[in-house]
Amino acid sequence: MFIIGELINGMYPVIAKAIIDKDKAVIQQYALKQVACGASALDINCGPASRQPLIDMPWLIETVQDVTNLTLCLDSSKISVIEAGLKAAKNKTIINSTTADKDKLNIIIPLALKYNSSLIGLAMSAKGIPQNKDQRLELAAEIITACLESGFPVENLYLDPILMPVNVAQAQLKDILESIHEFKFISQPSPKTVVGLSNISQGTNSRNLINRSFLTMAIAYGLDSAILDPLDNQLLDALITAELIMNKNIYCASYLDAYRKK
Ligand code: THG
Repeated sequence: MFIIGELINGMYPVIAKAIIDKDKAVIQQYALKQVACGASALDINCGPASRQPLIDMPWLIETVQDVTNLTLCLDSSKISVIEAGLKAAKNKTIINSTTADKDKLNIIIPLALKYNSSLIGLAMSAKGIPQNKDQRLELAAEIITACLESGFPVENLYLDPILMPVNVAQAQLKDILESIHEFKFISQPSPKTVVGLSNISQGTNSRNLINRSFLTMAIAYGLDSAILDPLDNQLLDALITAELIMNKNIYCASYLDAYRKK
């Protein structure tokens, strides 16, 4: 599993405050904690409250790059903010994200090619969030077609079925799991798949239990990558065990320790 640490996000009050105060130490501490817990990449999101994302995004990138050479996942719905992040990035990057809208794909795919970046494609469009599996597959196919037409390597595309909170869209979760599986068959080579795991438990009690139950199931459906909280030890243990059961890790008595990145 390619783990993208979710914690450098202005949605968290401590991060929002550090962005306003330009407090590098707090951001770097969150970067290093996530690296130590096994993150393969770090999501970087200025948050909804940022009033100057064109300044905050490059500042976050530079701040994080000073302490780690991990891949950075530039998380913004604004193309200008993504581009400001790409300009500042020395580390490998993932653009997070594009929708399936033609006008957005026409700008973001060339940007990804120019900066040699991977790309997350959301199975949604200006028309809104899909309501069933067929709509998700149709939107995913539109993104893949745009990549193929532009010469963007589909192996560097992560498709996101849009994970919804269980208290909002419970009836969709089975379709979302099946989409994760079926995205793989849209093209050869296959795209990769990703979800924003914590979405599923927003506004619920038992957040961690819901997160790790869904992650375990999504791994059984072939999920490649997740934006998640790497500091959640029980989540990481469930992840490692699910991958063991899927025969991706070799069993030994100390497999949990063995598969924890040190
Ligand atoms: N897909 C893609 N990118 C994404 C998402 C996605 N990026 C953002 C988000 N979804 C994934 N990251 C988070 C980060 C935090 C939370 C949820 C998803 C979260 N935060 C607490 C909350 O809202 O309750 C913040 C409050 C707190 O704990 O302090 O849940 O789906 N491609």
